[in-house]
Amino acid sequence: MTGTLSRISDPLSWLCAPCVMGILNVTPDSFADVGRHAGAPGAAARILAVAAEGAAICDVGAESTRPGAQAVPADEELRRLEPTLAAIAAGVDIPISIDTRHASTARAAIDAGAVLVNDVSAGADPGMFPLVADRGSAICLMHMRGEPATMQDDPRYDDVVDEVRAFLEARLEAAVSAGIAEDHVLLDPGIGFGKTLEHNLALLRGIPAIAALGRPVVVGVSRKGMIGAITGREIEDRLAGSLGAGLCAVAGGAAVLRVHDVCETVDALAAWTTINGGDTA
Ligand code: HH2
Repeated sequence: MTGTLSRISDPLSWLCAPCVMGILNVTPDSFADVGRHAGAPGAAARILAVAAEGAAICDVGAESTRPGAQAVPADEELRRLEPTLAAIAAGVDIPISIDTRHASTARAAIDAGAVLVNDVSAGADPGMFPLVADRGSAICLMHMRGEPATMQDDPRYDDVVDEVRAFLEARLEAAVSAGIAEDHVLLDPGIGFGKTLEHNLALLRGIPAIAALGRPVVVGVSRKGMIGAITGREIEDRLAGSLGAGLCAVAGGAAVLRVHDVCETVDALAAWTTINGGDTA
């Protein structure tokens, strides 16, 4: 059903650059332990903690999209989310983003109060753009090469920055053509989604080219494989590497860091922002 529920007045009112998007994964199999809470009490406590630690928004997802992960059907994704969405609908102290590729899941989350759809498929579900346009929510369009199950099988690009930038520009145009306000769109180069280490490094160096599209850029490097490749550390020991890479992304113009470690990233950004004399936006 469209047009019957109230529209969100300002879905990006939480955005101040640079800021933190804290991760809550309501999954049994996300790659990092931090932020993973399959049960409803843990999920609700995680939302409280993400807010208390100073994140600008909490990103809630119920499908792992780590390399090799199998797709989770929409009904299973919603079953995992339902208790958490009920807690969100009852009232939380932080704006909520829903990390989903399914328009039906996004609709349920928006009904519960989510203001942003974080879509790692950049609107592949034909119902996604009409939903976001109709409800006046915001959307993050991310670049992914292929599907999580196979995306790391020998990914190749002639010029990764140029190809990712062109893809995001085309998806931004498609979103706007579908009726989504341009100033409701965020863009994300999709670190680790069908990319080698060299591709990820080129994209982090190339953030100015993505930012030149005129929309805030979201970057997720937190504890990912590229941090392991650079530091030689296991997932549980990648905080320092993640902070270093995150600050490089912000130096290149990223507006939002999607992270597991909220408190530490908020502090790192406070140092960054203060040294740079205030907001770097
Ligand atoms: N990375 C992950 C999931 N969603 N969304 C955006 N916009 N950007 C990202 O880089 C991104 C994302 C993967 O991280 P995580 O949610 O921690 O792991 P998993 O997919 O295993 O649940």
